[in-house]
Amino acid sequence: IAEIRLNDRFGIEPHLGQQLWDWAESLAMHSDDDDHLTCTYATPAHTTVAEQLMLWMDDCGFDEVGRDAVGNVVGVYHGTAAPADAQRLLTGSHYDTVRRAGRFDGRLGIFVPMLAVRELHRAGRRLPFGIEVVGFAEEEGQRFPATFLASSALTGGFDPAWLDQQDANGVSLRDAMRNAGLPGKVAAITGLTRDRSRYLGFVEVHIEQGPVLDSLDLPLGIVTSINGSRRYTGEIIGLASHAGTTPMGQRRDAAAGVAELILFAEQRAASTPDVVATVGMLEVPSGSINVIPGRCRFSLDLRATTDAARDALDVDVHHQLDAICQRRGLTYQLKPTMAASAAPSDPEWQARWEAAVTTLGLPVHRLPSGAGHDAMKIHELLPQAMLFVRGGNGGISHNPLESVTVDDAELAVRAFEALLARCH
Ligand code: HGY
Ligand code: MN
Ligand code: MN
Ligand code: MN
Repeated sequence: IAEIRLNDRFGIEPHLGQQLWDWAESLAMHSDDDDHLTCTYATPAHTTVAEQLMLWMDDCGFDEVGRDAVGNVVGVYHGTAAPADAQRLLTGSHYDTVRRAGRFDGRLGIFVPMLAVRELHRAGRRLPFGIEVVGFAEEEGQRFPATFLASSALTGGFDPAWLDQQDANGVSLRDAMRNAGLPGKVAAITGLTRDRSRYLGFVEVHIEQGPVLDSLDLPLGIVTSINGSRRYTGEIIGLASHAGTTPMGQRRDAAAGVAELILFAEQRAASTPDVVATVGMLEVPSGSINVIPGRCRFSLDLRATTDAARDALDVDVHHQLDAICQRRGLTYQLKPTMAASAAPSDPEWQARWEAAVTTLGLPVHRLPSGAGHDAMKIHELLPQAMLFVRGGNGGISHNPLESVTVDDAELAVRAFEALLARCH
């Protein structure tokens, strides 16, 4: 399928895919510095990203466009019924990114429904239900530890204590929000909780961020479940001492302790199916070349397709950490920063995606999501299911090499349009 260009196979020019590609490219050009991309509240440049999304939503013909108290960009396209009592399909994805990111993680899932609305608007069509597209803020948890921070506001799960979380420079979330022109007040945030009776469900389109679809030569895949995860920030404490004079058997080397933990986590996860473990951040604060590390900070990201497997991994990693510190005369602190349960797709919405993909003449391939998504947070409020889009370069993601073809982007929009036709 990858070889057959869309217009050979379907006789269609991928103009929607091209528009999506151009938007993604244009937003990426905004990224004059890493930080403003990763955090919704960082700099006016990032507000530009939110404002740019709002401008494009206006151009697409949304009836309501705005930025809410946690920085979500929300566009609503009304249906035929009076807005007051109409039901809505909720959809969208996040617009913040990790550092050194690609340009499709999150954003693709905002652009796809925006283009479907643009096509409806241009055709002067209204569906029996409204379409609410959300560009979620703060999904990645790069600047502040809380992840799914902004999608949590829709489910009523926003923890007011998060407002006091500080970034690496000691700026609180509350102040960062206010610097970005947001109220930074709990009342304004708790008011964002959605009434589940007003919604048909939630769907999210996202790049796969993995190698499966690329290896199968498939443009689209249906997500069966989103892995559950637990995240920690930790620090092992030993004793800083002279690198030249301290005998090897008398050291309390904090970095060596973390190194042992990393290799244990890697081996434990590699030997268990559908389980992954990652230490993505590692630092010897004020380290020196000739000083044995007295402290070593690290992060932990543990994931599995079921909560039971996730928690079994968690227990084993804790046990190993205790054993390492016992043996090496070290102590540790481990702070949980996030726990998300595995989120199985709603069967009805999964079936709608399967019917939509079949309509395009494509095979249905089902796969779990190793990555977390806003859908796993909205899962607490509404039935949800996701559609994955093939990533090029072996599906690499959280890396500037992240890529999607114009043709696959076009197919994603057309699958979304086919899904809309099955919602009523
Ligand atoms: O970490 C994740 O799985 C997602 O990119 N937030
Ligand atoms: Mn991501
Ligand atoms: Mn993402
Ligand atoms: Mn996500």
